Amino acid sequence: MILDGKKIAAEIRGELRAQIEALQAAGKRVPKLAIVIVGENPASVTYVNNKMKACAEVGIEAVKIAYPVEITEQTLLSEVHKLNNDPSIDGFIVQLPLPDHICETTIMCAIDRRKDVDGLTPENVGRTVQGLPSIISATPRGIRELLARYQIATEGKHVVVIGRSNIVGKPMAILLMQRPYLSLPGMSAASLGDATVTICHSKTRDLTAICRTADIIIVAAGSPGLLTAEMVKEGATVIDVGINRVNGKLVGDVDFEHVAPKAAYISPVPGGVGPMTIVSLLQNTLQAYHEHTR
Ligand code: NAD
Ligand code: L34
Repeated sequence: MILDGKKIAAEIRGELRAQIEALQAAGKRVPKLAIVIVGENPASVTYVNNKMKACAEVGIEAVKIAYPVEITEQTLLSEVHKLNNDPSIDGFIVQLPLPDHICETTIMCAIDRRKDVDGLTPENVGRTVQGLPSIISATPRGIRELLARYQIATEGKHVVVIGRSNIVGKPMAILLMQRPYLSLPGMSAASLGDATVTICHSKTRDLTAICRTADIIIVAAGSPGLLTAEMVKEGATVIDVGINRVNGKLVGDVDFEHVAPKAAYISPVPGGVGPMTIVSLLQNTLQAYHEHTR
């Protein structure tokens, strides 16, 4: 079965829209998100435009703040401080990657955790690890929601996560191993968490043998065709996070054609995790708004 992220994301946008209309009907202001983008990396431009469009659809006010690629780290830092201190902004993100002369860690660390709707600050990551209320990074939150809406439980399952980035692999592994009672806002009915998690990366030996024992495989490596059919157990669930452009075509990290017949559930690229990432940003923005206005 195909895990239709595009469809689920549209359903969630409908739910968000109703919640935001209810705020308006009660005479309240709507949530406001700022998106900072540096330079004109074509993939980033597409993702940011998708985010702006999704905000418009649900009634979140969104502003795009675009800087040329030559912006200094100091100027970008002062923009972050300005957004931290602007009471009209509920949340903001700085789209990654940043140009080489700007330190991503420095920028991420400067964001106020209450406005960090990407969930990438050390404060939010640390709180997530300890099961405290936090903002969870958009892609893992979206994958968790996708699993939940298809009622794919993770309790006791062996989940293999391929990739150890701060934005996907690491927080994904944490959410999956967490005791579910510690789970945070936005969680759906199915029991998510309580998995046995193996994290693999570029130095992992015998990835094939490890993957073959997995009930669920989440691939976030940025390597087209990495996950082949021989690595997948019959009836496993496969989540493809990768986004690669090969000969002008958008593909994930999974050899979809050969893996799909073996998998019980599989997410496609495009139309799988990407739209879930975007809708999770909207959910995080509404969450930050509620924290901010209470
Ligand atoms: P990254 O690009 O920073 O790092 C890649 C990770 O994969 C590293 O941890 C590396 O150790 C691991 N890796 C690379 N090759 C490997 C191999 N052959 N075997 C095992 N591990 C390997 O990671 P990222 O930022 O999480 O991005 C990964 C991919 O996911 C990229 O294609 C990116 O575009 C995509 N992505 C998609 C979304 C989405 O919403 N769909 C969100 C974030 C990232
Ligand atoms: N700060 N930087 C920050 N936050 C993020 O959450 C991201 N990410 C990743 C890159 N940098 C970031 C995203 O937004 C990747 N990402 C992202 C967002 C949207 C989509 C893919 C990745 C997306 O919309 N994917 C569509 C296809 C888009 C296309 O046509 O290129 C899909 O169906 O998969």
